Amino acid sequence: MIQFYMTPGSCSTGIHILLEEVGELFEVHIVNLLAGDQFKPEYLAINPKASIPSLVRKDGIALTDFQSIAWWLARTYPRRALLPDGLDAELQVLERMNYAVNTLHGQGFARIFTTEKFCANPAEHQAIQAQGREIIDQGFALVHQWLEGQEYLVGNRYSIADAALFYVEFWANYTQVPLPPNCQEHFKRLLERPPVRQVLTEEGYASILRSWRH
Ligand SMILES: N[C@@H](CCC(=O)N[C@@H](CS)C(=O)NCC(=O)O)C(=O)O
Repeated sequence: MIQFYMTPGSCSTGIHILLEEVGELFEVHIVNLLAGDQFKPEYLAINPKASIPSLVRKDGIALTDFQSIAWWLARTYPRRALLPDGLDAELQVLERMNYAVNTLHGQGFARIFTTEKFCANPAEHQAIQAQGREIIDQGFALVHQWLEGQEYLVGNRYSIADAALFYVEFWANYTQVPLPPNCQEHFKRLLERPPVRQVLTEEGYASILRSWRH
């Protein structure tokens, strides 16, 4: 069985959703980041980068990066159509998924959630968080434009890029960062998907489903 290493409410939530979308059986291992589980030798043997998500395939190969895992799931379960047809549309999925993971998460939210990794000096932390917030606001403003006139990020069809966008929208919701209208609609749309509802419930965030009921 696939082995999935995750932390509830983190970026691994996006991969958790994709695993539910493809309908494959998998075993969950909770990595408690606050307790430092990611630095334990047994976890480093799977993922030397000490990060989540990680996924160990049935053949024993470990995948240790959001985009690689998402791409592998989409290609391994093509009937779920998590990638569009055609190279140009695939490239757009890659570009937009990378933007959510690398910029909105890696440059923006990371400055807010793990400020000390950007600068050890506490006197600088407020400025770093403000910089993170600016990156987040600019990032969502661009995503708002991408979503103009369409329900999903690429070609008006759900793809792995939407699962990546979902987890940063979820963080925005959680940290009271206002989303521009098209991102808010996208977030609400994804909250209607059964795999998303299942994952949020399993990860302990059912209250979000209740608060967004309309
Ligand atoms: N670029 C990485 C990002 C993964 C990442 O940053 N994960 C965070 C949690 S959302 C993490 O593992 N942090 C480790 C830590 O806080 O020590 C990927 O694509 O997998």
